[in-house]
Amino acid sequence: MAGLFVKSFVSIEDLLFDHPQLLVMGRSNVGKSSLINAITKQKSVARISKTPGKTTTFNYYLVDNKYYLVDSPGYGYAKRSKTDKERFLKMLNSYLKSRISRSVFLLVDFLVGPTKDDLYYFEILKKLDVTVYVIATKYDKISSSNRKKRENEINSLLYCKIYPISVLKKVGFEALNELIEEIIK
Ligand SMILES: Nc1nc2c(ncn2[C@@H]2O[C@H](COP(=O)(O)OP(=O)(O)OP(=O)(O)O)[C@@H](O)[C@H]2O)c(=O)[nH]1
Ligand SMILES: [Mg+2]
Repeated sequence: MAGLFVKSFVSIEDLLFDHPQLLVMGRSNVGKSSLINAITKQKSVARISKTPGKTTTFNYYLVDNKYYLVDSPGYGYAKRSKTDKERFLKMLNSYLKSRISRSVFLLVDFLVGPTKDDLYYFEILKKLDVTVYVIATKYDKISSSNRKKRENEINSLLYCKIYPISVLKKVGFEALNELIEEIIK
């Protein structure tokens, strides 16, 4: 497995059409860039930070020369300006309406559960008629006795299959890689 940063995009003229692709979405700090690094088995192909708001553009990462993972700016980040939020929504809309990507990984913090913003974007994605896969991140942060309960809670709000993962403990990547294979074939 190898991953390669290809480019950022801020307008639809910059979109790439040469490989299947998957958009990675979620609130700031949920672990989008960490997930991309884990899948590409690289430490810092995508920038990770303890400070929310690290990723500010949509970024293409080519994996195995086969497909793109598209990192996106985190939403729900208080310090972002209204213009930034509007720009994000506009880009998201154009990207998904271009029909390049019909599948989205929506990352939700396993411990925090779906936030108001997560529910808001989930509805937007449903309306755009893309297939949403909910990835529950930071699985390591919740005790094993509470996992099932929390998974059911997330499932009752976001009605679709949940893929729990932990980048820290390397949990859930077998299922996730199988899913990706299925999506890109
Ligand atoms: N415990 C734990 N921490 C994680 C995990 N995945 C990511 N983190 C931490 O969460 C923080 C945010 O991770 P990022 O990958 O930068 O999050 P992001 O969603 O890309 O954030 P933005 O770029 O700001 O939108 C970092 O401190 C990571 O180390 C995980 O599986 N377990
Ligand atoms: Mg990021």
